[in-house]
Order: sequence, then structure tokens, then C-alpha cells
Amino acid sequence: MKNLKFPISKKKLGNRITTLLVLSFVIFLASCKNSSSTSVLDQKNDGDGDNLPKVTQEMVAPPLLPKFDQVDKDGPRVVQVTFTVIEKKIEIAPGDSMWVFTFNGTVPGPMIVVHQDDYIELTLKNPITNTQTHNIDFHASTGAMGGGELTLVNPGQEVKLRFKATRPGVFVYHCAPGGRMVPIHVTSGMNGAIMVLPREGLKDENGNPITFDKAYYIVQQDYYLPKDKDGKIVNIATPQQSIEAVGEAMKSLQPTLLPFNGHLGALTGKNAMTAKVGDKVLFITAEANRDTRMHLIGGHADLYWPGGKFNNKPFTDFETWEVPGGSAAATLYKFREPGTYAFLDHNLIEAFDYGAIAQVKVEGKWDSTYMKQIEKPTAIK
Ligand SMILES: [Cu+2]
Repeated sequence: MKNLKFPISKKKLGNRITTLLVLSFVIFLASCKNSSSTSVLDQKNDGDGDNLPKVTQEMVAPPLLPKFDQVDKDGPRVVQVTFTVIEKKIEIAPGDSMWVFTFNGTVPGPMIVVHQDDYIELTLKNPITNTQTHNIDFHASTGAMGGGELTLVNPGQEVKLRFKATRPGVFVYHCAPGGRMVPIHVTSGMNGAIMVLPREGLKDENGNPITFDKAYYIVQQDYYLPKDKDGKIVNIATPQQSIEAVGEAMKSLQPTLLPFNGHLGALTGKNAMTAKVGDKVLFITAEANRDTRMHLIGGHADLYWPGGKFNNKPFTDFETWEVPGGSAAATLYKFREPGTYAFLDHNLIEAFDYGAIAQVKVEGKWDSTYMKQIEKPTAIK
């Protein structure tokens, strides 16, 4: 029989078949990945958390976060937390005090940290010593006014609510007892944030896993208060009188003070946040009622998740980031230089005249590859 002559050699044909097989395998893998990516529109739940293991999360005062794993090891759980409403008078600036409504006694309230698909089981207590009806609206939850309809408690009552954290990100929560009481309670300090981490942890702009060394939680609070003829904040005797006064003052849309974490000096001087050169610090910033803009002087947001939502690819290299009222943002920065950094609202009038300023004290060795002073100040030559 006559030998058939192939147009290409058997070796080349073999190489081409191998290439085709590899390509097919890559396409197959890519299609598998696509088919397993579920749209946010197609989320499905099973069960209501009744059969999941329960853990208690101890709340801590801001700017700190409770203990948590960045990458989940154990699967979905019910995370039990307790908030006790405390109505109290605090000093918001030297010599100036106001009645604030708080979750667990701090402005903002404590941060809750869970992973996506965990349930949060909140016990909300409103002691008989309080004067007002309170509740909580979790922006991280789904339905029933964010839980507000199901958590309304009068003084002397407590209530328990369980909801699923279906969406990863940082989210605001706040009291929302109805009508004008909503902005009055929110601007009297009754707000905070929750962080829902992806179960596998955070990812950088290239989709690679990242961890952080520290996390801080900074909330700007817009306060509205009457002032006397000398420009001093009026001292108010009772929570009810405070509600009336705040309700009137807030109509101006002109805040009296805009401190971070409840009062002037909450995050400066001896209360400053701390880090070391080389630390990657996650900053969660929020404002429950009013737009603001955060800035770290001398640093950046290496990574910035607008609206604080971790399912989106983070932006890089931001100098200032927005926090629309009623939301939170997340940024991650690796400190390269030591020093005392100002962390502020970059409406600089709000920072320096209204108190929207914090500090981060960073220890370590100066790196002159980033910056150095070539000549000290001298008389002009
Ligand atoms: Cu309230």
C-alpha cells in the first residue's frame, strides 16, 4: 500500500493535539468558574439558623473591634450579642454636655463582626431607668424596616431578633423609633456599624487574599444643639427636654459639633489610635446621617471599598474617600513612615472647628527613600 503523506509531521500533529487538549481544559475550568458564580440577585437561603451552632460575641468599646477570625474556620454560626440602651449625659466638648442615647453606653455603639451567612442574634434591652422607646434598624439585614419593626422596646422591655448577614461589607445600624424620633435619636448618638467579612477573608485589587494587623472603627457624629446668647451650648436637664431641643436645632441642618466617636478628643492625644511601621490597618469609617469625607494626612487608602462593600474590587491609592450619610466605608493602609498622623474630615473647617479629627501614632524607623528634608529651615540666602 502506498504510504500516505501527512501535510505535517506526526510530531507536530502530536504537539497541536496536546495544545488543543490544554486549551479545552482551560476553557472548561473557566466555564466551571462562571457557572459557580451566583449573582447577588440569585441568593438562596435554607433554614433560619435554628440548627446552627451558637457563639457569644463580647462587645467592646469603639474604636476597637471584638475578637474575630479574618478567615472563617468553622462554617456559619449564630453570633449572639447583647445591646443595652443607656440614656446618659456625656461631655461632648470641654464644659459642654448633652443627653445621648446609646447602645451599651458609647457613641457610636459597639461594632459587631461576623462572616457572610452567619446569623446575628441580638438581645436588645431597654432598662426601666430609661425614658424613651428605642429599637434598631440594621442596614445589613433584609426586611421589616431592617429589624426596626420587630425590635421596638419600651423602658422595662427586652426583645430578641435574629437575622442573616447575607451581604459582605460594613454597614450602619441605628435606632429608628418612628417619625422625627428617627433623626433625633440618630443625632443623639444612637448609631454604629457592623462588619460582615467574606468567609474567605478580604482580597486585594488583584483578587489575592490579604490580612490586616489591626482594625479601627471611626464614626463621625453630627450633633445639633441650642446655644445661648454667648454661643455656649445650652445645658439641658432631661432627656425629654433634649429631644425637643435637638428636634428644633436639627432643622437648621447646621451641626453644632461633628466629633469622631462621640466627643472631642475621643481619638486624639492619649486616646490616639496606634500602629507600627509595616502594619496594615483596616479603618472602618461611618456616618449614620450626613455625608462626610475621610483623609489620612501623610498616608492614603492603599485599598478602598466604596460604600464598604467587600464583594466589589477595591480601588487603590485614594487620597480622600467619601462616606455618604447612612453608610460606612472600609479602607486599608500599610504604614510606611513613623509619626503622628491626623485622620480627619477633609472639609478642614469641620475638622478643626467642629472636631472631626483623630490621630494615629505610628512607631518605627524613618524611611528616607520616601521622603527626606534636604535642608533645615534657614534664613533666605
Ligand atoms: Cu433610640
